[in-house]
Amino acid sequence: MFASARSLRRAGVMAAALSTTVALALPAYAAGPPISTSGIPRTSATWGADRWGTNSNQWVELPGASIPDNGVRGSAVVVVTFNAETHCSDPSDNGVCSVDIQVGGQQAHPRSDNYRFDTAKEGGEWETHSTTRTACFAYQGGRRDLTAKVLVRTSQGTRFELQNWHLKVDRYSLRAGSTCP
Ligand SMILES: [Ca+2]
Repeated sequence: MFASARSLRRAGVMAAALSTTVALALPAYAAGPPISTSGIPRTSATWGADRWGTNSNQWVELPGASIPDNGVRGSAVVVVTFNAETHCSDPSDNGVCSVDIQVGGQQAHPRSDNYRFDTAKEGGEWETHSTTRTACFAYQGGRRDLTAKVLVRTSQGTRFELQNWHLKVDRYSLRAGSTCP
């Protein structure tokens, strides 16, 4: 069965009207223009093989998962990649294990109140997960500390274990004409 050209046109008009309605109903999308960098990055990496765990509902530092970077001049775009084998377990099967990345004491982007890295759903098997975040710092005359850190947190009653994690930081300069969000 083929729809007539007229009914297709009508459907198109209705779809256009609907999409306009949906577009008006949604909040403004927050993403800005991409950040561009210049120069050769300073790449640093660190890792840990040992198993470590926490039940903390407050953000705590993953021991050793920190890359010091003191005395940074000018602008900086810091791209952080973190991956790990994780085990998120909760007797109620409903736990959430979260990872946040901070650079120079600030949250890297994207910023959210929902940083889930792993969940305890269906028994909590060991799994590999990763996240990549970007922190951007506009030009500044003095020196600053852009140390990168990995923070972890669990939901109530949840155990978060990590092993064989790897942290990599690439720091660039901000390209002329590019701006931080
Ligand atoms: Ca899981």
